[in-house]
Amino acid sequence: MLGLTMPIAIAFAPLAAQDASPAPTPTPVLAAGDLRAGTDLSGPWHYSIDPFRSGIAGFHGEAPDVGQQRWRDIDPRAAMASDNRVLYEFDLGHSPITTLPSSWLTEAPELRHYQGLMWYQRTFAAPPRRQGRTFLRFGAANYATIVYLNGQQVGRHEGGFTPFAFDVTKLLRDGDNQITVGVDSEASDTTVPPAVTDWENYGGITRPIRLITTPDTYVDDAWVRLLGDGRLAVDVHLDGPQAANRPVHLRIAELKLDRAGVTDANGDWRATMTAPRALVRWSPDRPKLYDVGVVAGEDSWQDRIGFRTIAVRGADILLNGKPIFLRGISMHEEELGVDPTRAMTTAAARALLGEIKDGLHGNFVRLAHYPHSDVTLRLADEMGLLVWSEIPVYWRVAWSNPDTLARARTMLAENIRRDRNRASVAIWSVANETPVTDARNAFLRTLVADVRRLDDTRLVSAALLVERSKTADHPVMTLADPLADVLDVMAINTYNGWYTQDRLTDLPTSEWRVPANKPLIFSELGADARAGFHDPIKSQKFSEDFQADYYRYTLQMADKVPTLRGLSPWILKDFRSPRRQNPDFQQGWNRKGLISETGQRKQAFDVLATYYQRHGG
Ligand code: GCB
Repeated sequence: MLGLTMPIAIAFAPLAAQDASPAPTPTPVLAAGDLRAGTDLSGPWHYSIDPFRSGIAGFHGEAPDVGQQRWRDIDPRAAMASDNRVLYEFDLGHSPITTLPSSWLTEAPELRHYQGLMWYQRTFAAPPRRQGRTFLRFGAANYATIVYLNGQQVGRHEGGFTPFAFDVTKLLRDGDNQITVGVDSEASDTTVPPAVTDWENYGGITRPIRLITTPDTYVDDAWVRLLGDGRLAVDVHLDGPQAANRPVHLRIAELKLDRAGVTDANGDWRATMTAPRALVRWSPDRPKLYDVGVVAGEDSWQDRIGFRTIAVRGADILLNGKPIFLRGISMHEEELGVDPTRAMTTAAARALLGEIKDGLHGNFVRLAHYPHSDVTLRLADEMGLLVWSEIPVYWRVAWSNPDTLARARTMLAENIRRDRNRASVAIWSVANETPVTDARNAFLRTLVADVRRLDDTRLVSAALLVERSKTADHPVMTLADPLADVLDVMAINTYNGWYTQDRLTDLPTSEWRVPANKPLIFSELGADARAGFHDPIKSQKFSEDFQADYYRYTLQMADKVPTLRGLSPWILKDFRSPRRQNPDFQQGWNRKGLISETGQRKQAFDVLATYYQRHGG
């Protein structure tokens, strides 16, 4: 793991209580960095594997030999030709070429199952007439990344799904520049997520890499939102030599709003104001977005923002003060096609979200199990889909390891700071299917507290496990998880009838014992079906008929849960998962999609679409 993660050789004492230290702040944040003008470094890059991580350390653990230092600003071929004492055991400039962003898994057959360190390199011309500061921003790289520019280390980052940026102003040179990036995809017991999951670990640089130029003092973070009491609030953070005591303006031209302020000694400005009467609230029915600007000296920060409130009252979820039922579905970040590579273009995201919005009559999507591309979030804003956003605290996490907690907190903070201007995001989720222990409770309570400190305008949830009573003559599921106390929305994944022996016809008799004072979402329910496999008589598992029946009976069961306020069944599209190896039906794919990997709708798609139409869609 690039030497970025620590092996758990020693046993840590369980964290007894929640960690009350402040949530980490990524530096720089470069909020809405995807919209800033810049130079796109996507496109052709050389790549070369390094399974023994020789570019990171020598075989006794010492600094790597010169002959292994992939980032060196040299031409190995020319250097060796001119001096027979020189030895390089790499030559990235003459290595094969791939197109980024993309996972390496699909680049060559021998890389299909490669998990480890990959080096990438390219050269680029420095942006002309550079002034101010230049940042190198990665949309995401999975999982641990080390970056060099012109032979100098720029920085490191851990976490496969959130953006990160480095100030490279001083390292850039006029003319040609060489960038070298090492990305290590290997997961361990202490990474987030850990090694065992149910999805493909797409190693590589999976989102755009851009050079972004700003003035010396610039708007690093800005958060503009509607408060529960109907006022607008703005938080701005400037970074740079003139960040303190600096005049700033918040502008929403369409609403004729221009509010002036001055930053404090830390470069922060916070204000609240009456919302203009003309403000149209964002909703799935009318996903109105505004061009919002923050101007500070020479810098002009821009975003497209919708304004709405989201709250709970008893068991109801209120959007703009009105109860709403979340008609949703879950999805992974994986584009349609026979060989997806997790390169989420706007067209690829639109094809998936369009199936939810128009095909299923949905108003909600669970972006599982990690932060998805900013492309998807922006499209959810534009198309009118509420979003459940989560971090990959999934299954078997090293709850007692402080480094693992630090990783999860950083990811959560990076995710929230990236997306808290997205009207679509309604729920931040901190975990998926994690068994209750003291150490786990302390870990997750820390994350819940972080969410509340970073964004008090949205709901907090987690997909929880339930206990099943063995004695009753009908299925009885009890939610006894103490974490429910600190969540706004409780969420449960249910697979009765698929992973259990229950007859589908018995599902509607199920009893759900859940706290009555909070909304409940079935954050998953599902059954595999191979598209095109029909078995109308016996309705065996993996047939479209079984999956459709499973949905019919599970939805009947859902109708009987009085506090149920939403569904995000598992899952929109069949997705790659190495744990799914039934040769007749799965072939390395989790087949719980309502559409196949190429977009073919299965019978159950219509069952859910019809159900959602009846529920107002
Ligand atoms: C779950 C997990 C999800 C799996 C799914 C399944 O409960 O949250 O990641 O893919 O079940 O298909 O078993």
